[in-house]
Amino acid sequence: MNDKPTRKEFLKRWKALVEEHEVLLARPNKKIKESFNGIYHRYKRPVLTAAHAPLHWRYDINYESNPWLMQRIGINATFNSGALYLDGKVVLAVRVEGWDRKSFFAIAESLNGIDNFRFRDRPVTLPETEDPDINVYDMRLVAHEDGWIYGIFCSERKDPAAPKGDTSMATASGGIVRTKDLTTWERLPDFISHHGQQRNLVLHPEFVDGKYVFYTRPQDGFIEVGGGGGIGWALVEDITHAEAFEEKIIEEKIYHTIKEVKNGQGPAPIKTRQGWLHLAHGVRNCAAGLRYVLYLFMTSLDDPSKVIARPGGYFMAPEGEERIGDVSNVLFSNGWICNEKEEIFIYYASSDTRLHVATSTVDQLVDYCLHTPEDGLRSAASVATINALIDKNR
Ligand code: M1P
Repeated sequence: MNDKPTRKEFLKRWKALVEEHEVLLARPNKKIKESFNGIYHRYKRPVLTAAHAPLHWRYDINYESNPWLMQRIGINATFNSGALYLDGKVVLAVRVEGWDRKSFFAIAESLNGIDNFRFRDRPVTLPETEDPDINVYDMRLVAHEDGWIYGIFCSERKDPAAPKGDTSMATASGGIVRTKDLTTWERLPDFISHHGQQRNLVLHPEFVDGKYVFYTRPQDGFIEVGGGGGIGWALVEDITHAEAFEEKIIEEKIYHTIKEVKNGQGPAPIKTRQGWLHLAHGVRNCAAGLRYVLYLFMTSLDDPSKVIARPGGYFMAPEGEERIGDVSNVLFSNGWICNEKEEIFIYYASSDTRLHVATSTVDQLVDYCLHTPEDGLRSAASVATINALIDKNR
């Protein structure tokens, strides 16, 4: 039988844990220069992993009550994060998932946006509605021109229509909170859609015709979008009672493309001189299951519901270790920022497990959108596009 550790051993182990954790948090990140595709840079290390979660969220650091220094609470993953550039800092609203499968949000900050992300002392205390959320995830942070910072997220609850004994049927709806300081949050009523469940709900940062605009993703069921789907556009009069009477699909899912099964708006779009730059995810099915990739498109400044550029194919797909995790073969992003130098930092998660950064610039991403050929939707069209490039290069 193992003897109970002594107080001295307890303290020694705690000291080692603190030191190791600090080494992890302070570890510098570096661009991967070798595989640069001219569009964006990937980085050597994830910016956040489960191991980055503060030790005092996980350990009872009291020798009397925890002599073995056991982890009392476990963190399983840190991924899909909202992002904001605030007072010269990158602020992330991270989806943190515990060993108990519940997700919650926690704010992490970094000065350079590529390493040294540190979680604030406590996770976000998110107010509930009268119908409490069972699980919350994928917050989009939006600094709206009305002066509030909004957090738009998915609120998951057990489906009240589930037959007895069915413990997995769920519903997804759009949760809305707002804040001025990212510390105190006001919960607003959930988004009301007349077109089914909602995940990937995103707020546009500006008013359009004096109204709030939401990018929606109407879906028939919890996982399947069914007959609905696509990225929708909905005008809302009053955000304190957000109700969408109409959802116009502006960016459809299409047969035999990277967005054949479903798609969804990522973060709120970035305004550029040439149009609004959008980051989205597309999902297709294959024998290995669903494959999630990221893609870009642009909409018009005059009418942001009108798509003006649709570069074909994916912009980023899982590579190397990104392919493997709790839900493998997934890249997902709900956060990016643009700083005063027009550098863009894309926060993307791999396989629902860890969070990474990729960097680019407004000029590069606009060039990518405006000059990447559209998907011709047939093999012969793809060959014709390659031949056109070969001819141009001769
Ligand atoms: O597991 C992959 C992703 O699945 C969902 O996204 P979507 O609704 O587009 O299918 C979300 O649960 C997301 O968090 C997750 O990363």
